[in-house]
Amino acid sequence: MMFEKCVSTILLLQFCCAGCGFCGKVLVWPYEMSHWLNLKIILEELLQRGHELTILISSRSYLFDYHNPSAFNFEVIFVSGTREDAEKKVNEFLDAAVNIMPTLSLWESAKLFQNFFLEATEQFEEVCRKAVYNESLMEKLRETKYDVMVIDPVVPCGELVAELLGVPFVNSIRHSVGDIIERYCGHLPVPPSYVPVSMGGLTDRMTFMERLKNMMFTLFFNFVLQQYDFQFWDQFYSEALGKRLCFSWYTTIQRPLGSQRKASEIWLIRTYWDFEFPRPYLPNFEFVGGLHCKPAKPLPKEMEDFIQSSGEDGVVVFSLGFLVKNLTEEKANFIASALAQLPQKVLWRYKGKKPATLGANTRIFDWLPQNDLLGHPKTKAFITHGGTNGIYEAIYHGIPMVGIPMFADQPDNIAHMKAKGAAVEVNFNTMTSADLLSALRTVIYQPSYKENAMRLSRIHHDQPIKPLDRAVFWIEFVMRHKGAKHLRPASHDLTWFQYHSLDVIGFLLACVATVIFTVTKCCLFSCQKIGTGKKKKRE
Ligand SMILES: *[C@@H]1O[C@H](CO)[C@@H](O)[C@H](O)[C@H]1NC(C)=O
Ligand SMILES: CC(=O)N[C@H]1CO[C@H](CO)[C@@H](O)[C@@H]1O
Repeated sequence: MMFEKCVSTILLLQFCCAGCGFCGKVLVWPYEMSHWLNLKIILEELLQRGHELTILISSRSYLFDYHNPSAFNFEVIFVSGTREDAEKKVNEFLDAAVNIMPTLSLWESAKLFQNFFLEATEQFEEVCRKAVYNESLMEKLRETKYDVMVIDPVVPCGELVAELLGVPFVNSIRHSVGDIIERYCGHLPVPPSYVPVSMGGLTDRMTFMERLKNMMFTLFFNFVLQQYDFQFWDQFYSEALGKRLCFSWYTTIQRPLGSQRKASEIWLIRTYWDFEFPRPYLPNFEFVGGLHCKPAKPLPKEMEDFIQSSGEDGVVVFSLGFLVKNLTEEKANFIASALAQLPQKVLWRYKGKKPATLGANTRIFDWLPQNDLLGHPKTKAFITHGGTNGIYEAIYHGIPMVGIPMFADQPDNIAHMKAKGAAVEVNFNTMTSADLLSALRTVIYQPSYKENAMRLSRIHHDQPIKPLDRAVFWIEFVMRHKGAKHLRPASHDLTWFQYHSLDVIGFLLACVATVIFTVTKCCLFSCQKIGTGKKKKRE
């Protein structure tokens, strides 16, 4: 039996390799948390199609259990510090995200977010140094002759490794702070008049004041509030490569005329037009949001019975994702008391102490099969912190949302869903029981919310090619063709002043100035001539 299984698996693999024409080698530079959950889906699909995958991770990484056997190969970069340290750091961050950031203004909260990244520079640097300066590791990777690298650019260094190995790469990203990486390394156009800059919490229809705000945010993200220490990384990249590589505005300014720059071949963006506002983009940007979504599977019996007991009223699903642990007791209590007043049954993913005000209609779980619950016909609403993965599951199944955003892309995500009429936002910091209750009643009992969520769901499902297939297609395309050079805009070979046509505008202004000057001079001269001519005649 076992033997037969093995043989059929091998046959299947061969069939697939024949089917896709080609079995490639893929090197992955991932990031943790929700990023990994999304990337993993693509990698598992690649694995199924017979490609060989190697994942580069640091020994401090706490999400990957590289000791256990897995279909992925792990190449571990050994660094100081333990997984527990890393986990502690992330918990501190999550604590700040839940208990501090919501009390701050958008600006201050972004600043705090930035500080965490800047503080992490040292750790990112150690991982990078131990990877690129370990000759035996680099030689091993070089000898394997990878066909493509898949990179999550939220942590620097992936593109440096790709450049050193001479391997084309594909970026997978939701967005960077202020779209810096997409704008400067991908040349994604972001016109501030109608494209809200990431982490500004704005929509595509802006009043004058909002457009002003959008412009200010863009400038701040360019020059003040940056996710990385760009100068540091530019220096690091230059030392490792002997030349500059795209990393930032800073590199953009410093780049000598005519020098080539390596850039991502394809950008896989974790959103789609059900979620995004219509905006300009480039042909090497693929919007593959929701690629992790699947039809719902049957639920565990106990959970199903609980849901069925809700009768006509249905159920509400409540999860703050990775932030489940860190609510204060007071907050948990008034959330519970709001939930207790609903006629619906509530499934709440929560790990803290059981709140005293917990109603009979609410059950607490350590973990929820979120996608299966959102796909259940009795589910009426989803209370979410607004992570992209969760939002996409709700879009996929057409469930209206109550958003309690905290940090990173969450306020933006909820702003998008609000603008599309599929969500109500509740401010985590100032909310009362009554606010949460009224938001829930609105999305459950005002039919427009359900209708809009269903409309987004129909847009999501009505695509010529499924997002996961598109993501895999483009990665395989880059493998087959050693890149996607035909999609690369020539803007990558321009300097910033050529890109903005400042040289041409300057030239035209100079021409106009010369003409105006000449005409004025001529006029003055001829006026004088006529004047003196008349004078002469009179005499
Ligand atoms: C360099 O990489 C090799 C192979 O991955 C590993 O065995 C070795 O420990 C690394 N050396 C250092 C100094 O990290
Ligand atoms: C309620 C709770 O779990 N609080 C924790 C939040 O995070 C900080 C930092 O990791 C912990 O010290 C708290 O115990």
